[in-house]
Amino acid sequence: DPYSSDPERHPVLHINSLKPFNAEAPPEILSDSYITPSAFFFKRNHLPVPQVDPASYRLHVEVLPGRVLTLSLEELKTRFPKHTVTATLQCAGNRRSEMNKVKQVKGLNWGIAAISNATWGGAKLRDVLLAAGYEPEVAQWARHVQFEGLDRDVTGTTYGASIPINKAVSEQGDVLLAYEMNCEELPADHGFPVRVVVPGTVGARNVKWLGKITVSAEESSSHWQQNDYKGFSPGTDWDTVDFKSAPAIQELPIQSAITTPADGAVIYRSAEQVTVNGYAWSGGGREVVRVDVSLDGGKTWQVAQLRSSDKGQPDKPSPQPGQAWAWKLWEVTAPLPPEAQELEIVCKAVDNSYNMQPDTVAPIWNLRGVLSNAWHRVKVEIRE
Ligand code: MTE
Ligand code: MO
Repeated sequence: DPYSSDPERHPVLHINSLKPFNAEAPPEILSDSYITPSAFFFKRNHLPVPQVDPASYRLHVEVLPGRVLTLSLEELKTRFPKHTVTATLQCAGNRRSEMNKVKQVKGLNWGIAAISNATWGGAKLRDVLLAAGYEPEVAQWARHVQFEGLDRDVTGTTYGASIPINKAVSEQGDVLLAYEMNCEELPADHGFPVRVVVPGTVGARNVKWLGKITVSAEESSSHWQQNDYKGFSPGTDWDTVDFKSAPAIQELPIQSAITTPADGAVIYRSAEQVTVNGYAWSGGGREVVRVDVSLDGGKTWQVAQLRSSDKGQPDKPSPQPGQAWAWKLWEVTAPLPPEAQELEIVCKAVDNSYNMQPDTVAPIWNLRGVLSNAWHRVKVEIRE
Protein backbone atom coordinates (compact mmCIF):
# COMPACT_ATOMS: atom_id res chain seq x y z
CA ASP A 1 0.00 0.00 0.00
CA PRO A 2 1.73 3.20 -1.19
CA TYR A 3 -0.29 5.12 1.42
CA SER A 4 0.97 3.14 4.42
CA SER A 5 3.56 5.80 5.30
CA ASP A 6 1.09 8.72 5.15
CA PRO A 7 1.20 10.84 8.34
CA GLU A 8 -1.37 10.79 11.14
CA ARG A 9 -4.18 13.30 10.94
CA HIS A 10 -6.49 14.99 13.41
CA PRO A 11 -9.61 12.84 14.00
CA VAL A 12 -12.01 15.80 13.83
CA LEU A 13 -11.37 16.34 10.09
CA HIS A 14 -14.16 15.43 7.66
CA ILE A 15 -12.59 12.97 5.24
CA ASN A 16 -13.54 13.26 1.57
CA SER A 17 -11.13 10.57 0.42
CA LEU A 18 -8.74 8.44 2.48
CA LYS A 19 -6.27 7.32 -0.23
CA PRO A 20 -5.19 9.83 -1.40
CA PHE A 21 -5.98 11.80 1.76
CA ASN A 22 -8.39 14.69 1.31
CA ALA A 23 -10.07 16.30 4.28
CA GLU A 24 -11.47 19.56 5.65
CA ALA A 25 -12.18 20.93 9.13
CA PRO A 26 -15.72 21.25 10.51
CA PRO A 27 -16.85 24.75 9.40
CA GLU A 28 -17.21 26.10 12.95
CA ILE A 29 -13.53 25.32 13.66
CA LEU A 30 -12.49 27.24 10.55
CA SER A 31 -13.64 30.61 11.92
CA ASP A 32 -12.38 29.90 15.47
CA SER A 33 -8.96 31.30 14.66
CA TYR A 34 -7.72 33.80 12.12
CA ILE A 35 -4.62 31.69 11.47
CA THR A 36 -5.78 28.13 10.85
CA PRO A 37 -3.82 25.69 13.06
CA SER A 38 -1.95 23.34 10.69
CA ALA A 39 -3.84 20.29 12.02
CA PHE A 40 -7.12 21.85 10.82
CA PHE A 41 -5.78 23.28 7.55
CA PHE A 42 -7.51 21.48 4.66
CA LYS A 43 -5.49 18.70 3.06
CA ARG A 44 -5.67 18.05 -0.65
CA ASN A 45 -3.44 15.27 -1.94
CA HIS A 46 -3.63 13.64 -5.37
CA LEU A 47 -1.04 10.99 -4.53
CA PRO A 48 0.66 9.33 -1.57
CA VAL A 49 2.61 11.70 0.71
CA PRO A 50 6.28 11.23 -0.23
CA GLN A 51 8.79 10.66 2.57
CA VAL A 52 11.61 13.13 2.03
CA ASP A 53 14.89 12.97 3.93
CA PRO A 54 15.76 16.61 4.71
CA ALA A 55 19.50 15.89 4.73
CA SER A 56 19.62 14.50 1.18
CA TYR A 57 16.82 16.73 -0.17
CA ARG A 58 17.81 18.81 -3.21
CA LEU A 59 15.85 21.51 -5.01
CA HIS A 60 16.72 21.84 -8.70
CA VAL A 61 16.24 25.26 -10.30
CA GLU A 62 16.60 25.50 -14.08
CA VAL A 63 16.40 29.02 -15.45
CA LEU A 64 18.32 28.39 -18.67
CA PRO A 65 18.03 25.02 -20.38
CA GLY A 66 20.75 22.76 -19.00
CA ARG A 67 21.99 25.23 -16.40
CA VAL A 68 20.68 23.97 -13.07
CA LEU A 69 21.16 25.48 -9.64
CA THR A 70 20.96 22.76 -7.01
CA LEU A 71 20.15 23.76 -3.44
CA SER A 72 20.10 21.73 -0.27
CA LEU A 73 17.49 22.60 2.36
CA GLU A 74 20.24 24.21 4.43
CA GLU A 75 21.35 26.35 1.48
CA LEU A 76 17.78 27.46 0.77
CA LYS A 77 17.48 28.53 4.41
CA THR A 78 20.84 30.27 4.75
CA ARG A 79 21.64 31.73 1.31
CA PHE A 80 18.39 33.67 0.97
CA PRO A 81 16.61 36.06 3.36
CA LYS A 82 13.62 34.54 5.09
CA HIS A 83 10.27 36.20 4.47
CA THR A 84 6.94 35.49 6.10
CA VAL A 85 3.61 35.95 4.33
CA THR A 86 0.15 35.29 5.72
CA ALA A 87 -1.82 33.84 2.81
CA THR A 88 -5.07 31.98 2.35
CA LEU A 89 -5.10 28.87 0.19
CA GLN A 90 -8.29 27.74 -1.47
CA CYS A 91 -8.88 24.64 -3.55
CA ALA A 92 -10.63 25.27 -6.88
CA GLY A 93 -13.15 22.65 -5.73
CA ASN A 94 -14.11 24.40 -2.48
CA ARG A 95 -17.96 24.30 -2.12
CA ARG A 96 -18.26 21.76 -4.94
CA SER A 97 -21.01 19.94 -3.01
CA GLU A 98 -23.36 22.86 -3.74
CA MET A 99 -22.80 22.38 -7.48
CA ASN A 100 -23.50 18.68 -7.07
CA LYS A 101 -26.95 19.56 -5.75
CA VAL A 102 -27.78 21.37 -9.01
CA LYS A 103 -26.45 18.60 -11.24
CA GLN A 104 -23.82 15.89 -10.74
CA VAL A 105 -20.21 17.05 -11.25
CA LYS A 106 -16.93 15.12 -11.22
CA GLY A 107 -14.65 15.57 -8.21
CA LEU A 108 -14.31 15.39 -4.43
CA ASN A 109 -17.45 16.53 -2.67
CA TRP A 110 -15.93 19.46 -0.73
CA GLY A 111 -18.04 21.47 1.70
CA ILE A 112 -17.10 25.07 2.54
CA ALA A 113 -13.79 24.35 4.31
CA ALA A 114 -11.40 23.58 1.43
CA ILE A 115 -9.89 26.96 2.30
CA SER A 116 -7.56 27.89 5.17
CA ASN A 117 -5.20 30.66 6.24
CA ALA A 118 -1.60 30.24 7.41
CA THR A 119 1.59 32.19 7.95
CA TRP A 120 4.25 30.82 5.64
CA GLY A 121 7.98 31.32 6.03
CA GLY A 122 10.63 30.79 3.38
CA ALA A 123 12.79 32.22 0.64
CA LYS A 124 11.32 34.40 -2.09
CA LEU A 125 11.05 32.54 -5.39
CA ARG A 126 12.21 35.77 -7.04
CA ASP A 127 15.48 35.74 -5.07
CA VAL A 128 16.15 32.11 -5.96
CA LEU A 129 15.39 32.67 -9.66
CA LEU A 130 17.77 35.65 -9.74
CA ALA A 131 20.49 33.54 -8.08
CA ALA A 132 19.86 30.82 -10.66
CA GLY A 133 20.52 33.18 -13.58
CA TYR A 134 17.23 34.93 -14.31
CA GLU A 135 18.16 38.09 -16.23
CA PRO A 136 16.67 40.48 -18.82
CA GLU A 137 17.69 38.16 -21.65
CA VAL A 138 15.70 35.32 -20.12
CA ALA A 139 12.72 37.66 -19.72
CA GLN A 140 12.60 37.92 -23.54
CA TRP A 141 11.33 34.37 -23.93
CA ALA A 142 10.28 33.21 -20.48
CA ARG A 143 6.52 33.11 -19.86
CA HIS A 144 5.94 30.53 -17.12
CA VAL A 145 7.55 28.94 -14.10
CA GLN A 146 6.88 25.21 -13.79
CA PHE A 147 6.94 23.28 -10.52
CA GLU A 148 7.34 19.55 -10.08
CA GLY A 149 6.47 17.68 -6.90
CA LEU A 150 8.25 14.64 -5.48
CA ASP A 151 4.93 12.77 -5.10
CA ARG A 152 4.38 10.25 -7.89
CA ASP A 153 1.83 7.70 -9.04
CA VAL A 154 2.56 4.02 -9.81
CA THR A 155 3.69 4.93 -13.34
CA GLY A 156 6.16 7.50 -11.98
CA THR A 157 4.18 10.56 -13.03
CA THR A 158 4.75 13.45 -10.61
CA TYR A 159 2.37 16.23 -9.61
CA GLY A 160 3.09 19.44 -11.53
CA ALA A 161 1.77 22.93 -12.23
CA SER A 162 2.95 26.34 -13.42
CA ILE A 163 2.34 30.05 -12.85
CA PRO A 164 2.98 33.09 -15.08
CA ILE A 165 6.60 34.34 -14.92
CA ASN A 166 5.42 37.86 -14.01
CA LYS A 167 3.87 36.61 -10.79
CA ALA A 168 7.01 34.61 -9.99
CA VAL A 169 9.57 37.41 -10.41
CA SER A 170 7.50 40.37 -9.26
CA GLU A 171 8.65 42.05 -6.03
CA GLN A 172 4.98 42.42 -5.11
CA GLY A 173 4.02 38.84 -5.98
CA ASP A 174 5.29 37.48 -2.66
CA VAL A 175 5.73 33.95 -4.04
CA LEU A 176 7.58 31.89 -1.43
CA LEU A 177 9.55 28.70 -1.40
CA ALA A 178 8.14 27.92 2.03
CA TYR A 179 9.84 25.67 4.56
CA GLU A 180 7.76 26.89 7.51
CA MET A 181 4.04 26.92 8.21
CA ASN A 182 2.75 28.74 11.29
CA CYS A 183 6.30 29.09 12.69
CA GLU A 184 7.07 25.35 12.53
CA GLU A 185 8.65 23.25 9.83
CA LEU A 186 6.17 22.30 7.09
CA PRO A 187 4.05 19.29 8.11
CA ALA A 188 4.31 16.22 5.84
CA ASP A 189 0.77 16.75 4.49
CA HIS A 190 1.56 20.33 3.50
CA GLY A 191 4.73 19.65 1.54
CA PHE A 192 7.70 18.93 3.83
CA PRO A 193 10.40 20.05 3.36
CA VAL A 194 9.57 22.75 0.76
CA ARG A 195 6.46 23.90 -1.07
CA VAL A 196 5.74 26.88 -3.25
CA VAL A 197 3.18 29.33 -1.85
CA VAL A 198 1.64 31.49 -4.58
CA PRO A 199 -0.50 34.04 -2.72
CA GLY A 200 -3.79 34.90 -4.39
CA THR A 201 -3.56 31.90 -6.72
CA VAL A 202 -5.62 28.70 -6.74
CA GLY A 203 -4.39 25.93 -4.42
CA ALA A 204 -3.46 23.63 -7.30
CA ARG A 205 -0.44 25.80 -8.28
CA ASN A 206 0.97 25.76 -4.73
CA VAL A 207 3.05 22.66 -5.40
CA LYS A 208 4.07 20.66 -2.33
CA TRP A 209 7.18 18.47 -1.82
CA LEU A 210 8.86 20.66 -4.42
CA GLY A 211 11.58 18.89 -6.40
CA LYS A 212 12.16 21.04 -9.46
CA ILE A 213 11.55 24.57 -10.72
CA THR A 214 11.85 25.30 -14.45
CA VAL A 215 11.57 28.65 -16.22
CA SER A 216 9.91 28.03 -19.57
CA ALA A 217 8.16 29.48 -22.59
CA GLU A 218 5.40 26.91 -21.98
CA GLU A 219 2.99 26.09 -19.20
CA SER A 220 3.45 22.86 -17.30
CA SER A 221 2.40 19.91 -19.45
CA SER A 222 0.94 18.15 -16.41
CA HIS A 223 -2.56 16.75 -16.43
CA TRP A 224 -3.51 19.21 -13.66
CA GLN A 225 -2.42 22.24 -15.68
CA GLN A 226 -3.75 21.11 -19.06
CA ASN A 227 -6.78 18.91 -18.51
CA ASP A 228 -8.08 19.87 -15.11
CA TYR A 229 -8.62 23.00 -12.99
CA LYS A 230 -10.29 24.95 -15.77
CA GLY A 231 -13.73 26.53 -15.91
CA PHE A 232 -16.43 25.91 -18.54
CA SER A 233 -19.94 27.00 -19.50
CA PRO A 234 -22.91 25.33 -17.77
CA GLY A 235 -23.77 24.05 -21.28
CA THR A 236 -20.49 22.16 -21.70
CA ASP A 237 -20.64 18.42 -20.97
CA TRP A 238 -18.10 15.59 -20.99
CA ASP A 239 -18.89 14.79 -24.65
CA THR A 240 -18.20 18.32 -25.87
CA VAL A 241 -15.55 19.64 -23.46
CA ASP A 242 -12.31 20.85 -25.06
CA PHE A 243 -9.75 21.49 -22.34
CA LYS A 244 -7.53 23.43 -24.76
CA SER A 245 -10.25 26.05 -25.16
CA ALA A 246 -10.05 27.38 -21.58
CA PRO A 247 -7.19 28.95 -19.64
CA ALA A 248 -5.83 27.23 -16.53
CA ILE A 249 -7.28 28.73 -13.36
CA GLN A 250 -4.77 31.04 -11.63
CA GLU A 251 -6.29 33.90 -9.60
CA LEU A 252 -9.53 32.89 -7.90
CA PRO A 253 -12.77 34.90 -7.81
CA ILE A 254 -14.37 36.53 -4.75
CA GLN A 255 -15.61 34.06 -2.14
CA SER A 256 -17.39 34.00 1.22
CA ALA A 257 -19.29 31.48 3.32
CA ILE A 258 -21.11 31.10 6.63
CA THR A 259 -19.31 28.94 9.18
CA THR A 260 -21.86 29.27 12.01
CA PRO A 261 -24.68 28.60 12.53
CA ALA A 262 -24.66 25.30 10.65
CA ASP A 263 -27.35 24.46 8.12
CA GLY A 264 -30.28 22.88 9.98
CA ALA A 265 -29.30 24.33 13.37
CA VAL A 266 -32.01 25.18 15.91
CA ILE A 267 -32.17 28.52 17.71
CA TYR A 268 -34.53 29.08 20.63
CA ARG A 269 -36.68 32.22 20.65
CA SER A 270 -35.48 32.92 24.20
CA ALA A 271 -31.98 33.60 22.81
CA GLU A 272 -33.50 36.76 21.25
CA GLN A 273 -30.62 37.21 18.85
CA VAL A 274 -28.45 35.30 16.43
CA THR A 275 -24.74 35.61 15.73
CA VAL A 276 -23.53 34.66 12.26
CA ASN A 277 -19.83 33.98 11.52
CA GLY A 278 -17.93 33.34 8.32
CA TYR A 279 -14.93 33.98 6.12
CA ALA A 280 -14.39 36.07 2.98
CA TRP A 281 -11.48 36.16 0.55
CA SER A 282 -10.67 37.17 -3.01
CA GLY A 283 -7.89 36.03 -5.36
CA GLY A 284 -5.14 38.07 -7.00
CA GLY A 285 -4.45 40.09 -3.85
CA ARG A 286 -7.79 41.89 -4.10
CA GLU A 287 -9.01 42.92 -0.67
CA VAL A 288 -12.43 42.08 0.71
CA VAL A 289 -13.98 45.43 1.57
CA ARG A 290 -17.50 44.38 2.62
CA VAL A 291 -19.64 41.38 3.48
CA ASP A 292 -23.44 41.65 3.33
CA VAL A 293 -25.57 39.30 5.42
CA SER A 294 -29.29 38.63 5.14
CA LEU A 295 -31.50 36.69 7.57
CA ASP A 296 -34.47 36.55 5.18
CA GLY A 297 -33.10 34.89 2.06
CA GLY A 298 -31.78 38.10 0.54
CA LYS A 299 -34.70 40.54 0.94
CA THR A 300 -32.95 42.75 3.50
CA TRP A 301 -29.25 43.07 4.26
CA GLN A 302 -26.88 44.25 6.92
CA VAL A 303 -23.14 44.83 6.80
CA ALA A 304 -20.92 42.42 8.73
CA GLN A 305 -17.96 43.38 10.88
CA LEU A 306 -14.70 42.33 9.28
CA ARG A 307 -11.52 41.41 11.09
CA SER A 308 -8.04 40.33 10.08
CA SER A 309 -6.88 38.95 13.41
CA ASP A 310 -8.24 36.88 16.25
CA LYS A 311 -11.20 38.20 18.19
CA GLY A 312 -10.20 40.92 20.64
CA GLN A 313 -6.78 41.40 19.00
CA PRO A 314 -5.92 44.57 17.08
CA ASP A 315 -6.34 44.24 13.29
CA LYS A 316 -3.21 43.84 11.18
CA PRO A 317 -2.27 46.99 9.24
CA SER A 318 -3.99 47.19 5.85
CA PRO A 319 -2.05 45.50 3.05
CA GLN A 320 -0.80 47.43 0.02
CA PRO A 321 -3.30 47.42 -2.86
CA GLY A 322 -2.98 44.13 -4.72
CA GLN A 323 -1.33 42.36 -1.80
CA ALA A 324 -4.34 41.35 0.29
CA TRP A 325 -3.39 37.67 0.42
CA ALA A 326 -5.22 36.69 3.60
CA TRP A 327 -8.90 36.18 4.28
CA LYS A 328 -11.09 38.23 6.57
CA LEU A 329 -13.29 36.71 9.19
CA TRP A 330 -16.63 38.41 9.71
CA GLU A 331 -19.49 38.48 12.18
CA VAL A 332 -23.01 39.84 12.50
CA THR A 333 -25.23 39.79 15.59
CA ALA A 334 -28.87 40.65 14.98
CA PRO A 335 -32.19 40.34 16.85
CA LEU A 336 -34.36 37.41 15.81
CA PRO A 337 -37.16 38.65 13.54
CA PRO A 338 -40.30 38.46 15.77
CA GLU A 339 -42.59 36.41 13.51
CA ALA A 340 -40.08 34.16 11.75
CA GLN A 341 -40.06 30.39 12.36
CA GLU A 342 -37.13 29.87 10.08
CA LEU A 343 -34.21 32.00 8.96
CA GLU A 344 -32.56 31.72 5.58
CA ILE A 345 -29.17 33.25 6.30
CA VAL A 346 -27.25 34.44 3.24
CA CYS A 347 -23.81 36.04 2.82
CA LYS A 348 -22.06 37.70 -0.10
CA ALA A 349 -18.74 39.52 -0.23
CA VAL A 350 -17.37 42.45 -2.24
CA ASP A 351 -13.70 43.03 -3.08
CA ASN A 352 -11.90 46.29 -3.81
CA SER A 353 -12.52 45.90 -7.54
CA TYR A 354 -16.23 45.67 -6.63
CA ASN A 355 -16.36 42.07 -7.78
CA MET A 356 -19.31 40.32 -6.16
CA GLN A 357 -20.53 36.75 -5.88
CA PRO A 358 -23.30 35.44 -8.15
CA ASP A 359 -26.62 34.87 -6.34
CA THR A 360 -27.21 31.30 -7.45
CA VAL A 361 -25.23 28.23 -8.47
CA ALA A 362 -26.98 27.20 -11.70
CA PRO A 363 -25.52 29.93 -13.97
CA ILE A 364 -21.95 29.10 -12.86
CA TRP A 365 -22.38 25.33 -12.77
CA ASN A 366 -19.58 23.53 -14.62
CA LEU A 367 -18.84 19.87 -15.19
CA ARG A 368 -15.77 19.82 -12.94
CA GLY A 369 -17.48 21.69 -10.11
CA VAL A 370 -14.78 24.35 -9.75
CA LEU A 371 -15.09 28.08 -8.93
CA SER A 372 -18.20 27.51 -6.82
CA ASN A 373 -18.74 30.93 -5.25
CA ALA A 374 -22.47 31.68 -5.25
CA TRP A 375 -24.08 33.43 -2.25
CA HIS A 376 -23.83 30.99 0.63
CA ARG A 377 -27.13 30.08 2.30
CA VAL A 378 -27.98 28.20 5.49
CA LYS A 379 -31.41 27.53 6.96
CA VAL A 380 -31.97 27.73 10.70
CA GLU A 381 -35.10 26.74 12.62
CA ILE A 382 -36.45 28.98 15.38
CA ARG A 383 -38.17 27.08 18.21
CA GLU A 384 -40.32 28.59 20.91
N1 MTE B 1 1.32 19.54 -4.70
C1 MTE B 1 1.66 18.26 -4.88
N2 MTE B 1 2.95 17.94 -5.02
N3 MTE B 1 0.71 17.28 -4.92
C2 MTE B 1 -0.63 17.57 -4.80
O1 MTE B 1 -1.47 16.66 -4.83
N4 MTE B 1 -2.34 19.34 -4.55
C3 MTE B 1 -2.61 20.75 -4.92
C4 MTE B 1 -1.61 21.67 -4.24
N5 MTE B 1 -0.27 21.21 -4.37
C5 MTE B 1 -1.02 18.93 -4.64
C6 MTE B 1 0.02 19.89 -4.56
C7 MTE B 1 -3.95 21.21 -4.64
S1 MTE B 1 -5.15 20.83 -5.78
C8 MTE B 1 -4.23 22.02 -3.59
S2 MTE B 1 -5.77 22.67 -3.36
C9 MTE B 1 -3.19 22.37 -2.59
O2 MTE B 1 -1.96 21.75 -2.87
C10 MTE B 1 -3.63 21.96 -1.20
O3 MTE B 1 -2.66 22.28 -0.26
P1 MTE B 1 -2.79 21.77 1.24
O4 MTE B 1 -2.96 20.28 1.23
O5 MTE B 1 -1.58 22.24 1.92
O6 MTE B 1 -4.04 22.43 1.78
MO1 MO C 1 -7.12 21.86 -5.23
